[in-house]
Amino acid sequence: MKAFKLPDHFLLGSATAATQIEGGDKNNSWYNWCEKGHIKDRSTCLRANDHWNRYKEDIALMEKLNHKVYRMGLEWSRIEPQEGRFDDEAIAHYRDEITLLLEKGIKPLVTLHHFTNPLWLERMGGFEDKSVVWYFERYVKYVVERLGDLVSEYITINEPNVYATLGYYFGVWPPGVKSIKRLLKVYRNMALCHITAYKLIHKIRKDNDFPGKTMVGVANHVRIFDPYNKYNPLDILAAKIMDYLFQGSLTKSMATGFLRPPVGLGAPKGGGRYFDFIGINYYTRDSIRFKGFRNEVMPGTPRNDLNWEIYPRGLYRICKKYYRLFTAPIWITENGTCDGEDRFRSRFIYDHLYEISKLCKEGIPVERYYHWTLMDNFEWVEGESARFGLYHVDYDTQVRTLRKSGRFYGEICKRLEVTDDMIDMYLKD
Ligand code: IFM
Repeated sequence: MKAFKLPDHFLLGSATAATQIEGGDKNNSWYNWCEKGHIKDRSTCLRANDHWNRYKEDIALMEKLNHKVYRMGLEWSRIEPQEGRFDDEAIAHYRDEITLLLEKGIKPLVTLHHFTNPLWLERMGGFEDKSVVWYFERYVKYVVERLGDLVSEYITINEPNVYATLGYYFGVWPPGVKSIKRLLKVYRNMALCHITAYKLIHKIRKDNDFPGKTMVGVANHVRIFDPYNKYNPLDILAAKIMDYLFQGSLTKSMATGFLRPPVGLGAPKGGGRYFDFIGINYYTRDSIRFKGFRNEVMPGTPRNDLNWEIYPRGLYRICKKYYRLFTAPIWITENGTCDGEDRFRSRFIYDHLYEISKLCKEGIPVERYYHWTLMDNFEWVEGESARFGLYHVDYDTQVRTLRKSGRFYGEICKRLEVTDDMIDMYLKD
């Protein structure tokens, strides 16, 4: 392990999502999913981290780790609890939270949609029905008119491919559908929602002369798909097809407005450049076999608690590839690992940031890193048992305790480097 530095202008912080931390909301699609007994450890997002009431305490946790940036989500079902009825108190709450972040010198990046829908929208068909484009536009308008003076940076949709495939192809997330036809409708509508929101956010911020540079993008969940056997042409082909279907076609459709099959055809909302940064959520690599079109984990590779391969070089490869495709600043909008015992998180952070330092040296403009995640939280169907946090959370008492890896990360946020002393202190047994 070698010491390394990140560029002076590099910004580090962490990322969270509203439903995973706030607690207390019974009006969203995931609450229902929990109630139906789909969560492995029977926990529910109704509890989560009680962040809705404890946001001041949690912002202090970020401050302690020297965060310069923070990616946070808004809960649509709180802001628009019934169709067309907006809750001014909910948006005022988010304004208070954002104001406090700014006072502490932490710049917010706001996610408008992160996997959950208000129940009224879900009942109307959610992202499967094309009316969602109109509903999403109205919600985004309400939010940006009220927060746009404080917030200049937005993620329209988090990981649209994950939302769509788990909910509409594998059927393990709400609404529990297994249909390619319905999956493709969701892909298309998500692309149209993003493009509509992209234009609208720019327009509202410009018309109102709101301060700061408007930056809008998608948090793309990008995986490495490698052939299981790199000498087998069929495995190579299968890996390429998987890559295109899971991420390639959708990402390009959303970024350019030109829908690629199977997402769609043509440019129903007009062609353009619908991103100001390339948002990348990176976690792992899949090894693909043509036989059965299966994704597997390469034998003998390091894994996290969820059996995801730990493959830091993948981040380097993805950034190179996406920069070549889109040529824009890169923000790592999520990267982190599930490690309940905190055995390998520090090394994970080191290895991934090391890859970023190499990219920066090569002139690839990776500008930000948002660690997933600040504190253990409700990890969707894995529930409370999967722990990704820089802080450990005791859910019964809601006590947050800094992990050693969190301390390490906090030092990196402050110093923008990993020194030999830090390697000795945090990375050696
Ligand atoms: O917890 C999720 C997050 O909501 C989206 N990206 C992946 C994370 C870890 O699974």
